[in-house]
Amino acid sequence: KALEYDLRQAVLKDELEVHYQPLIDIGKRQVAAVEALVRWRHPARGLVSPADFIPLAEETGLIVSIGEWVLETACRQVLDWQNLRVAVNLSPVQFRNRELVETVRQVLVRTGLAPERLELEITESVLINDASAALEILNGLKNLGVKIAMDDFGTGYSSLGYLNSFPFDKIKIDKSFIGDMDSKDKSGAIVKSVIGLGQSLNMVTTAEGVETPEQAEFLRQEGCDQVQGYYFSKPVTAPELSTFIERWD
Ligand code: G
Ligand code: G
Ligand code: MN
Ligand code: NA
Repeated sequence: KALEYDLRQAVLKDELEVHYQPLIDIGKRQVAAVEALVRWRHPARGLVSPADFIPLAEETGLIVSIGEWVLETACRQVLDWQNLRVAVNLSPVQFRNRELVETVRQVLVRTGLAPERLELEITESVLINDASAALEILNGLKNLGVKIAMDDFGTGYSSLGYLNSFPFDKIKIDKSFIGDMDSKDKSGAIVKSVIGLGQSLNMVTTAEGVETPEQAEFLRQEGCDQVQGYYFSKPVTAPELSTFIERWD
C-alpha cells in the first residue's frame, strides 16, 4: 500500500525516468534503435527497477498513464537522435484498453515523430487471452505505420501460430537463450533456427542480452540483424546515450 501511494505520487512528482539501451545493426555496424526502459528515482529507495514496480502499476491500472508517459517521453527524446528508431514496451494491461490505438496516434501527432520510427514491443501473453481483440488492436497500430516486435521470444508458449496470425515486423530472441549459448549446445541451435525462421518470414531478428564478443560474433555469422546487451551498453540516461552515439560514429 505504501508503495502504491508512492507510485501515484511518482507520476505527479516527476520521479520516473526513461533510460535507453542501443540496438546495434550488425551488418551496417550502426546504432539502429534504442529500447526505452522506465526507471523510478525514489527519494528514499534510490533507483527502483521496473521489475519491482511494473507489476504493481499493472494491478492498480497506473500502468496506463505511466505507459503513455513513457511512450510520449521516448518519442520526443528520439527526435534528438537523427534517424534512430525507438522501441517501447507495452504491458498486456495497456493492450486490454480499447483506447490504445488512439493514444499512440495522438502521441505521434503531439511529438511529430514519423510512425515508422516507433516500434512497440509486446510479449505473447498479450495474445493468449483474447486473440481476436489483440489482432484488431495490432492491425490498428500497424495502420498507423508503427512497427510491432515480439519480445522475449522463446519463453512462454511461443506458438509458431502467433508468428503466422499476427503482423510482427521483428522477433526479439530472449536473453536466456543468448546467455546459455556458451554452456548449452542446444541454445546455439535454437538461436540459429529462430534467426532462420525470422529470415524466412521476412522479420527483423534481434538478439537480447548479448554480453560477450563471442556471442556477438556467433550472431553475426548466423545472420542475426541486430544485437542488444551489456557488451555494447547497459540501459543509460538520454545524455549518456548521446555520448554513446557520438563515440560510436
Ligand atoms: O530495464 P529492466 O532490465 O530492469 O526491465 C525489467 C522489465 O521491465 C523488463 O521485462 C521490461 O520489459 C520491463 N519494462 C521496462 N520498461 C517498461 C515500460 O516502460 N513498460 C512496460 N510495460 N514494461 C517495461
Ligand atoms: O523484457 P525486456 O526484454 O523488455 O527487458 C529487457 C531487460 O533486459 C531489461 O531488464 C534490461 O535491463 C535487461 N538487459 C539488457 N541487456 C542485458 C544483458 O546484456 N544481460 C542481462 N542479463 N540483462 C540485460
Ligand atoms: Mn523489451
Ligand atoms: Na525481452
